[in-house]
This record gives sequence, C-alpha cells and structure tokens, in this order.
Amino acid sequence: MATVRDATYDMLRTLGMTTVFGNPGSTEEPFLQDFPADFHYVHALHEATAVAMADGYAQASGVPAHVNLHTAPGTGNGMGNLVTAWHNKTPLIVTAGQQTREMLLLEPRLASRRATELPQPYVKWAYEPARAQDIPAAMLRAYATAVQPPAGPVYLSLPMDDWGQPADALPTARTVATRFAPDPERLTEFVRVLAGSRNPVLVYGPGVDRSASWASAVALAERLAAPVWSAPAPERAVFPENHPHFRGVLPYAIGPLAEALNGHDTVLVVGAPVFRYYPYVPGGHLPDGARLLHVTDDPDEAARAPVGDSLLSDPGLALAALLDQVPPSDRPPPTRRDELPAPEVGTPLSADALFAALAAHWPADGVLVQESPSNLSALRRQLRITRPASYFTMASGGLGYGLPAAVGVALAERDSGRGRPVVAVIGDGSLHYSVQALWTAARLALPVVVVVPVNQQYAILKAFAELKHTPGVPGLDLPGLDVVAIAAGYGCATEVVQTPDQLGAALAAGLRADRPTVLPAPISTDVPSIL
Ligand SMILES: Cc1ncc(C[n+]2csc(CCOP(=O)(O)OP(=O)(O)O)c2C)c(N)n1
Repeated sequence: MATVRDATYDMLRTLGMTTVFGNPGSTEEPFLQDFPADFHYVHALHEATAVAMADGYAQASGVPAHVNLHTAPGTGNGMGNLVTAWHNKTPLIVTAGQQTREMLLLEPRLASRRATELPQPYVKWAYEPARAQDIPAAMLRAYATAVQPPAGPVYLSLPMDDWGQPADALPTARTVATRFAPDPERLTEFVRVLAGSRNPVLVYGPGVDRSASWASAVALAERLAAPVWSAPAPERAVFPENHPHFRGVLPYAIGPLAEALNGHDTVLVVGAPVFRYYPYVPGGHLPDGARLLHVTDDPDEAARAPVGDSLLSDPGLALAALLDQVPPSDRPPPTRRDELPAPEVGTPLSADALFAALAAHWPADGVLVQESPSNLSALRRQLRITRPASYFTMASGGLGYGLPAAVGVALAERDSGRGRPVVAVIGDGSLHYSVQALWTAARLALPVVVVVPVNQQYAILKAFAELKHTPGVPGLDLPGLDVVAIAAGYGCATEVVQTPDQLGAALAAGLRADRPTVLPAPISTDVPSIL
C-alpha cells in the first residue's frame, strides 16, 4: 500500500523536482527516510544557505526548487533569504517539518505555533494540510502558485506523522501557464504614446531577463532609437552593457533618478518596480512633464507605483507586442558612452583596479553573482555583462544571499550540462552571513571562484551614515578576520591576491579546479559615496 511519502515523492518526480535543498531535523526525518536514489539531497549547514542555494538553482535552471526546512527554528533561520526570494520573484517550494498531530494541542518541543503565519508576508501561499492524504495535492497547488506571475516562494508545514499514512490515489497532474499577454487596447495606447514621443527613454528591469527577452529589448531600443537604462538596484542584468544605447544603472534615489532621465518626455519601464529606491533623497519621481508607461507582470507593483500608467503583462510578451506595432524612429541613434580610462594600479589595489583585472580575465560565458555593497558601482563600471542570465544578486537588500546563490547557480550549471563558469564577488562583511555555503560547494566539488574584496569594514554603512549625518555608529569595522583560514576550514582552495596578474592566474586555476576557490583581495579602504 502506498504511503503519503511514496505518493509525495511520485508527485515531486512528476513535477521534475528531484533536488531537495535542506538542513535536516527530527521533524523532517520521516519525510527524508529511505531517501530515494533518484533524488539529490543538497546538504546546507544553515537554513539561510539552503534557501539561497535553492533560489540560485531555480533562477539558473528556470524551474522551481524545493527547500526542506526544520520546523519553526529552521524557518526562522531561512527567513532572510525567503524575503529575498520574494523580492527576486523566484519560485520556491519551501516545506517544513511540524510536530506530530497527536501532540500539537499541547505544543511539544519543536511544534511550530501558527506555522502558516510564520513565513508571512514573504510567501504567496502557506498551508498545513487538513489531512495527511492532502500532501501530494498540496504540493501540486504549491507548484502552480509558485510559478504563476508574479512567481515567488510558497510554504507547506507538514506534520511528521503524516508520511507513513496510507495515501489516496495520486491527484491528476495538471499544468498552468506562466506568462500572460498584454491587454491589446491598452497596448495600442502605449504604442501611440511611444510613436508620438519626441525623446523616449527605456528603463528595463530584471523581468526582461527572467522572461528571456533580451533580443526583443534590444530590437525595441533600436526601433525607437532610444537610450536604455537598467532599473535601479537590479537583481539581474537586463541588456548588453556594451551596446551603444546602454547608459548604465539608474541611481536608487528619487531626485537623482529623475535627474538621470532629464530631457526625456516618455519613460517606458519594463519588468521592474517604479522604482526601487534606497536612500531617501527628495525630488520629483520624473523630470517635469515626462510621462511614464509601466509594464509589469505583478499587479502589486502596478498598484504601488507613485507615477505612471501600468499595463499588466509578461515583459517578454509585451516587448514582442510593442515590436509588432511601434514604427521606426527617424531620430539619430544614441552614441556609445566614452570608454573609461584604465584605473591606476596601486598597492593595495583600488576596487576599480581589482574589477578591471577581473574583467580582463573574465571567462567567456561567465556568470557573476554579486554581494559587494560599497564596491558595486566599481564592479558594474569595470565588468560589463553582455549575455543573458549572467548576473544575479538579491533584490531585497538582505545580506547572506550571494555566496550560497552562487553555489546554487554553479550546481544548476553542472546539472544542466551547460557548465558555465561561475564567479562570485562577495564583500568581506557579506561573506559571513551564509559562509557555510563554502562547505556545500566543497562537498559538491563545484569550481566556483569567490573573489572577496577585503576592506575590513562595512564601507557602505559608513557612506550611508555620511549621507544621513549620523556620526558615531558602532560596529562598522571588521578587523581580525582571517578569510584564508576560514576558506581552508570549509575545504576550499584559497590564496590572497594582490596584483591584477595574480588575480588572473588564480581565477583561471580556480575555474579549472575540482573544488571552490576563495580569493581574498585587499583593497583600498576609501569609502565610495553612496550615490
Ligand atoms: C541581513 C543583513 N544584515 C545587515 C545588513 C546591513 N548591511 C548592509 S551593507 C552591510 C555591510 C557589508 O559589508 P561588506 O560586504 O564588507 O561590503 P562593503 O560595504 O564594505 O563594500 C551591512 C552590515 C544587511 N543589509 N542585511
């Protein structure tokens, strides 16, 4: 007789979800018991790491990932990266163990109180099945909820005595669409505004990359002879950054962002919130007289935009529909930005010199995963992303995502057979939030290279304190951290890099290795301005 466990594994097979990221506990053991040979359990040493590895894996493979967490404490540990998965719009099915139904009323140790409230509001759906027999169908519903736009995480709390119960017949597998097309009438109105615009500008967001529509994004920019900006603080790269139309990433503050768009009468935003701001710098949201058109697959994003007119659609389908209808412009196309002068190479290296070296030695088809807050501008200035699905970071602002996400991306690259090289750039502060991801990467023999710009401080918080005039904040310096010893302790190759050539050689060796490599690189302690 089939048990609920048998039926659930069958359902997971049907859904193509045979990889489970997790950290086990007693409340999960009845699920994990006799773990099937055709499944892969990716062991994380902390739940934050499990969630972010699954997020990176899901984004790089384009399908949802399954994370199994330990009841309330495990969910709590995973919560920061669940917040990130929500903002990243990553479809994740998070399951968590729950104490035995027989004892739940008296709240034994490890009972999750109000389990479905715990992950709120950062899940699209949270459920504890009313009957053990409902688990396989709840998995199916969880999947359908996670993948429909806007995609995101869902949560199932699963009592540990459910798994051995006799199963009902397996629910019929069903599928849902993951894209929807724009309202034709409203699209025609958008076309009319764009065709009549004197000087339009395009702002593309991560939804363009998620919907695999770089080609349409480029074609529309060329059709309109319009410059292109990346939406502020993007979690994915959205446009070939060596294209003559590309202008850079918009600043993430109200006044400066509007200033960057000065002179444009129409702003078309596709696949991003309007807008993702960080420090409060007052001003208008748009240049005077400009009109904003917004395409998003997220009704909440459309509702909360402070300016503009929104159109719900899959970003890729909207771009394709616009391309069908927008007439070619007779404006001269934007010209390429001036090339940057090569940064000076000093001792220690500046962030710019370090990342110029990284760019010079960048592997063809490399994937960059980034969590280096104060050095982000230098990194994006020096290392231009030119291919789709090649840049990942967190949309949330929560640290502890980048390192484990890079491990998840690298695993997806291996599992898919694509084998693209993965390089992470992780600040010496950010490294420690999910540092144990290094152990999983070592156990999996993944050749991910982690470059750590070492400035021995939380530089961005110093910059923020300067901008906001809050002197005297404690806890902003990071002396006495031995990155080499930490990396070695988790089983990684590691070497301090101090020159561009040393970085090049260590990077090439690391990408050929059969384990992760951590490369701490001492950099100047100058604090870059936050804007
Ligand atoms: C989970 C979490 N805790 C704290 C913070 C606040 N925070 C933002 S940036 C930062 C420092 C990052 O330091 P590092 O990685 O060394 O980068 P740097 O700013 O020096 O470039 C901190 C602590 C955060 N964003 N997320």
